Amino acid sequence: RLLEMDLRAAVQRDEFEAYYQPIRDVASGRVVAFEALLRWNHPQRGLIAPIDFIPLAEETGLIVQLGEFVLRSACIDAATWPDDVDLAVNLSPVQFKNPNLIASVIAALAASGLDARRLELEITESVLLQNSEATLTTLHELRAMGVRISLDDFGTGYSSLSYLRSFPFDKIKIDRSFVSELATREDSMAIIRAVTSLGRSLGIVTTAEGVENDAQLELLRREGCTQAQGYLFSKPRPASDVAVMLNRPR
Ligand code: G
Ligand code: G
Ligand code: MN
Ligand code: NA
Repeated sequence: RLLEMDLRAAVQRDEFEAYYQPIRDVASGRVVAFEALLRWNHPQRGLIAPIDFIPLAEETGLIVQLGEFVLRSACIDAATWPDDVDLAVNLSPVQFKNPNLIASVIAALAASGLDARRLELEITESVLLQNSEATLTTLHELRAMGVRISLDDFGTGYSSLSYLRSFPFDKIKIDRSFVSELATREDSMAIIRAVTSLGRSLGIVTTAEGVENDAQLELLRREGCTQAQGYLFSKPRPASDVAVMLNRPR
């Protein structure tokens, strides 16, 4: 079992690393962004996935330090990529409660020289659920800097539609549970169709997550979904593999 003590020591010892998963434009096939996904290189247990330590990091508040680390290192990595390739970083609701969030985004951009317009921050509905006045102010401040805001895991929480009205999101990321059942369940197909159409009407980019095969990609193309991400293109890989992922035809 992982303990707060282990996590705290790991932060001190620098055992964390950002991995990257490509996001492709569906129409052109071009890689338009990478999503940074945190990994823990544990000296005994090997690579640990976020699901096994993010909840503890959130409970203990260590997610603030981890989040700053991801932002800082991912911006430094992204500054070396071609100018037309963006960076997406996940933000925990706990980071939103921290008054230093804006300052840490500014610091990460300044230290890396990354243009704010190349940074997308992914938040889930739970961010909007809590402390909404202060949260909206923060989101608008980030937007004013040029940073884009994505609504992650769309469709899995509640009252998603009211959140779309509370803040003008730049992107909706359709949860992979809808994509995985695309070919086998008509209701999933209908939901994807509705969300991509909603995105078009509102001028919001739609990204389908968890795309694993050509049949799914073809259906997404037919529905006019803007972007796709998933194992079909690549699993998340270390920064040193970004060039390879960029040069693959798909
Ligand atoms: O590959 P995957 O197992 O990498 O990621 C699982 C989940 O963990 C993602 O859906 C994402 O929400 C979360 N996650 C991954 N990296 C980060 C991160 O840097 N910060 C936060 N807050 N969550 C992350
Ligand atoms: O931020 P978010 O919750 O969306 O993180 C994406 C998660 O989804 C990561 O854990 C990542 O490893 C995982 N993932 C990415 N692509 C695929 C895929 O094609 N299939 C499945 N099952 N999981 C994926
Ligand atoms: Mn995400
Ligand atoms: Na997601």
